[in-house]
Order: sequence, then structure tokens, then C-alpha cells
Amino acid sequence: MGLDGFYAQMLRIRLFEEALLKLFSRGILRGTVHTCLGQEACAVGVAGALDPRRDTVCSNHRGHGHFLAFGGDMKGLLDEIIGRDSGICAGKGGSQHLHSKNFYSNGVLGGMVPVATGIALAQKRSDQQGISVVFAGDGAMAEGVIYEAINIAALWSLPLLLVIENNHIAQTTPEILAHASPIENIPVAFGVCTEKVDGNDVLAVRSTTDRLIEEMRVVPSPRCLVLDTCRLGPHSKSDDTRAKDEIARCHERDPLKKVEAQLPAATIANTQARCNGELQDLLAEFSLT
Ligand SMILES: Cc1ncc(C[n+]2csc(CCOP(=O)(O)OP(=O)(O)O)c2C)c(N)n1
Ligand SMILES: [Mg+2]
Repeated sequence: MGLDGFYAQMLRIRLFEEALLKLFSRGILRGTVHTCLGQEACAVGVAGALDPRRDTVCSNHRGHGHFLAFGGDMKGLLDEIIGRDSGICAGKGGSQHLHSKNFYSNGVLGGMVPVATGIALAQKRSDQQGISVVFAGDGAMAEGVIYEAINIAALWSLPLLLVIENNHIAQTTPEILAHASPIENIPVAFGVCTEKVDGNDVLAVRSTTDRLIEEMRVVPSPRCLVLDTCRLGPHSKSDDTRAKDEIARCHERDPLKKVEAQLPAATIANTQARCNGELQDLLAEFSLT
């Protein structure tokens, strides 16, 4: 896929989630939603390197981008978030508790890492050479269950790719108040080969994931990919406690702007028109325009 393809995928996620926040403020959505605004390159770069027929993705509370980038159905997701029977989980899972094909998510912080480790064991025992991918945030990395799961994955050489999206904040708690040492030290302490990449650079995320997946298919063993990224939006709907200049610095790193700087203006305009059209058609189908 070329840069224009990556751009289109990231933009679809961006527009979909911006629409969710608007639907929330109109009282159309209930419960909560956590958007991945600003972190789209993590989702697109990782998921694009996977084989949806044999690889699995376990996601967290901020999982719409992971779901869409892994080939998930946007209409089924919107149906699910609205809480309709026609949603991908019959409207019972909502935004955070999704399952469709090889995609699973759960809102319990760190809770999917042991699940993904179990899936990795099943994958190692099958002859499909599938990889179990799990996303976790910097805050989740303070949960004890993750340490147990990494230990078993390393001990049993399981094909588990732990992707840490380090946006340096957990709701309102900055990383420096939650972790005694850099997050990448955690998997390294268990002997897990760990790489750190700019999570707002979709090409870097994709090429690194491609390489890690290739290595893991040949010799199953865990890997950790730490993605340095930034949350552009609130934690969930309107709860952002960060200083304005900190948020402004995140906007300077916007992964979409980074790609736009490398694309012809006509490509950007066409992609925007196409992605906007797709979203407007979807909202019209739901009578939500
Ligand atoms: C076990 C548990 N504790 C607390 C929460 C409430 N909670 C939801 S998201 C979140 C912060 C998560 O931060 P991080 O892991 O860095 O992910 P991010 O939101 O930054 O993507 C918290 C505390 C939860 N869902 N599960
Ligand atoms: Mg975080």
C-alpha cells in the first residue's frame, strides 16, 4: 500500500471518531467512547502488517481504530456503539467490548494481555503460524497481570506481539507519575526483544511491524513494539486536564498532517472527498446527518 492508502485509512478513522464525539454531544450515544484521535498511525501501521485470516488482535478501551484498520465493518461498529441489535455484538458490547472475526476488545485495563497470551499459545500449537497482537496503553502497563502474561509469553516462547501505545498519559495521570522507569524496560526485563518507534509515523510503524511479524512467523517468540504517540482529544468525551500548550504540541505531531506534507494536494483533496462521502452516506443511512 502506498502513502495515499495509509492516509485514506487514517482519515476514515479520524472522521468516524470525530463524528462519534458529535453524536455523543447530541445525546445519540450513551455510555462512553474513547477515541484514538492522534493515534491513527499506530492502528493503521500495525494492523496493515497482519494477516486477518490467521492473526488475531486484542484491543483495549480505545479500540475503534484498531478494529477499522484490521478490516472491521464501520456500519456494524456504529450500530454496535449506538446499541442496536444489528451491531457486531448485537448492541451488547458497545464501544469497548467488541468481537468480530479475529478481533477482540475489552475495557478492563491490561485485561486483554493474558487473553492474547492464551491465544498465542493456541497459535503456537496450530500449524498456521498466526500471531497474537495485543494493544495496551502506558497506564495499563502498571497493571500486574501484564507482568505475569509477559513472563509466560517469554518462558513458553509464544508468538505474542505486545504493542504499547505510549501517549504518556492515563486519563489524567502522566506517565512520569505512574512508572518508576521507562516503559520499554518492562518487557526487556523478561528478555523480550523490544523496539521503540515514532507511533505518529505510519511508515515507520508499518515497516517495523512487518519485520517483527516476519521474525515471529519463522521462530515463535514474543516481541514488544513501543509506539511513542500523542492523544489529540480528551480521554473520553470532554475530560482533558492537560495544559493548552501540551495539547498544541501534540497537534504539531498529528500523524495525518505528517502524511499530508508528503502527498500531492490533489490526492489529499480526493481522499478527503471520498472519506467524507463514505461517512456522510453512513450517517444518512442511520438518519443522523
Ligand atoms: C482495571 C481498570 N482500572 C481502571 C480503569 C479506568 N480507566 C479506563 S482507561 C484508563 C486510563 C488508561 O490509560 P492508558 O493505559 O495509558 O491508555 P490510554 O487511555 O492513554 O489510551 C483508566 C484508568 C479500567 N478501565 N480498568
Ligand atoms: Mg496512555
